[in-house]
Amino acid sequence: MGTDRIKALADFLHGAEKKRTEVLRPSADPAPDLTLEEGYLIQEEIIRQKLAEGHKILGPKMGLTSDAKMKQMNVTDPIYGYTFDYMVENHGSTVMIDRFIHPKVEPEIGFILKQDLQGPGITRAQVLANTAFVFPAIEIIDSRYENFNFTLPDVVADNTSAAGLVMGTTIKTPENLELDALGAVLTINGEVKALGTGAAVLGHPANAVARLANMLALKGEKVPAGQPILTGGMTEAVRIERGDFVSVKIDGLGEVSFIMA
Ligand code: OOG
Ligand code: MG
Repeated sequence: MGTDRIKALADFLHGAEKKRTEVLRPSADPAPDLTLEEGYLIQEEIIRQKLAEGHKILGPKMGLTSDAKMKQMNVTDPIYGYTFDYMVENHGSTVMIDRFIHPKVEPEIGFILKQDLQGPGITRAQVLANTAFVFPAIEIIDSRYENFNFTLPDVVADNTSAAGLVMGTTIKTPENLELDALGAVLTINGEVKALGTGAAVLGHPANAVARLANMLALKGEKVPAGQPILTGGMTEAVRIERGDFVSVKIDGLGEVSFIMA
């Protein structure tokens, strides 16, 4: 696929995000042979466009790191994308649903690194030794594709459905936490919708950060210090509607919540 087609698909997907309209995945039409590599090239072009519009990258995110997510979306490999400044919502805030097409929420554990992490060969222990803080988060995902129906290259091209992010206000250093043993509960209007553990995320959420460093190393890039990193949904994602009160509680990390209005 030439750069013209990469650019055209990036324009198409970025346009769908801005217009809040769902579109057919490129692998259905017009790019049935779309490869993972091309998916990342389209994602990179969308990121360039957002930066050119004045938006700032908040941090990298890993996606499809748990069995629950892989099964739900019918894909098999972790992927990465980027969250942006305009996606951030505060804990306890009211989020307008008009910003989204068909939002879903998922509980995640976030990391902030002390120093840049350069792969390849990064291990969980190296990540933990280099972690400044961990925090609880709710990611609001909003695939631009009809019914969240996509292949791995499609979802990579769509910047891994990134759309919103609510970060908890309790930050902890990882030393005294067994991040794999922590349980997470996602409730909507007080009703439990999904349960997960830290171990659901590639065995341990720090493995997701290591994986990110090792994937970025293939492009000669590193995971930057100081940026919030999302490690991927600990449970399947759950659809939300206007008026929902969404809460995630993670053992040892506290609660993060918002109202969708
Ligand atoms: C892709 C987004 C994946 C996660 O945490 O697994 C993701 C999707 O499910 O639409 O953010
Ligand atoms: Mg996610």
